[in-house]
Amino acid sequence: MRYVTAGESHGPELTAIIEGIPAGLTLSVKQVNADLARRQQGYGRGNRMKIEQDKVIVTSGVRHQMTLGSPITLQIKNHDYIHWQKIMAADEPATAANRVRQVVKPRPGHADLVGGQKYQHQDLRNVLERSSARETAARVAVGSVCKQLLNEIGVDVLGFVQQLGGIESDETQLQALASLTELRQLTENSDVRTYDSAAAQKMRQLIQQARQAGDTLGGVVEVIATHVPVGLGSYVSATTKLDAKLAQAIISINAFKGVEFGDGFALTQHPGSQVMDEIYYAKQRGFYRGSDHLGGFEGGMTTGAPLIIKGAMKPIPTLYQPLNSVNIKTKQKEKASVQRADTTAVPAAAVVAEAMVAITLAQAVLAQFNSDSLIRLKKQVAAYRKEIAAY
Ligand code: EPS
Repeated sequence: MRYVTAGESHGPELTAIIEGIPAGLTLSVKQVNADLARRQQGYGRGNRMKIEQDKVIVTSGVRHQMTLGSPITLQIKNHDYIHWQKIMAADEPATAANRVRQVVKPRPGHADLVGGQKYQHQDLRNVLERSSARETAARVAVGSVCKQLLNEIGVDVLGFVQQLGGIESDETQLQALASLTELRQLTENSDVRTYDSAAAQKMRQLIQQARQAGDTLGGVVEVIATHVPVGLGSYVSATTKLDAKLAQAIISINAFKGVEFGDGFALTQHPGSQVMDEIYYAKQRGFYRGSDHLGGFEGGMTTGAPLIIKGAMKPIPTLYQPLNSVNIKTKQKEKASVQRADTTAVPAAAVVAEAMVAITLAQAVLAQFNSDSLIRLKKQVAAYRKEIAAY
């Protein structure tokens, strides 16, 4: 399965084309729209989210709510486009009038300057329109389709916020929860998408302070995936390791600078005797681990334990109190350009990370099992699970 997205932040729409989803999957557009709405929420979002109400239009690959096995096209309109029609016009030459929103003062930390140098753009709007995190709406739509596929084989994926601006949610509260369903109930009802209500309150206060100061905040998101079959990915080659693919998927999200599996970097601070997940056996269950310090991976393969993946998002580089920069035309020192932006998008990024994990897992499942028809895929996965349990 592969996919591509297209679309500029203030262009007419975002488009995603997915190739390789099996035939016979009942696809709920309502569910895709619900996921798009989840990404739009979050304390600390800016005014753009008041304009957009992301809804998907499916223009290929689905008939009578069922996938056909042919490429699926998803479109999401940009409602803000109405204000940008002249500036973003595809079929009109550049004029003094439609160049009015050109950007010449690159923002430190954004793709502006290098993008301009690389593509020889003299108006950095040509860079920021695509490097904008608006594109992640299309990925969430693709991820929602993938989650619906994964649900058919019992795999559940959930993204949430673990830390925001240095305020950590208390992990012992997370460990005390019995299921992903319980966790989902808490995080879906939190406007900072976290399970610890005391930390959430502090996060909101911090976001308010940052907003007043014209500053921005980053954080850490976490994604958990449960009931993942044993043995997705492989140790045999650098390119077949599934944790490596997930790392790529997480780092591909705008502003992400780090990724961890399980206890991640903290594993390095303990001796080996304390961090490996010991192996047990029960007749009903087959082999299983007593803990999950390694986040569900050994040798680049899934162990059957929940996948635990964390991603670190830097603060958004668009600042209302801009940093030093240089005008690309005059070469004079100036403050970076000020664009409308969010104070933080960490809660939204948790939904994007969830989508990226779902996409990568769906790709692994479809590479390993039949991908023509859902019925055949489910049969193969069930037989494989049985065989693994009997090992
Ligand atoms: C973004 C800047 C803002 C955000 C945008 C990402 O957009 P605008 O420049 O139109 O105010 O709102 O995020 C989205 C539009 C979205 O859907 O998440 C940026 O520069 O990355």
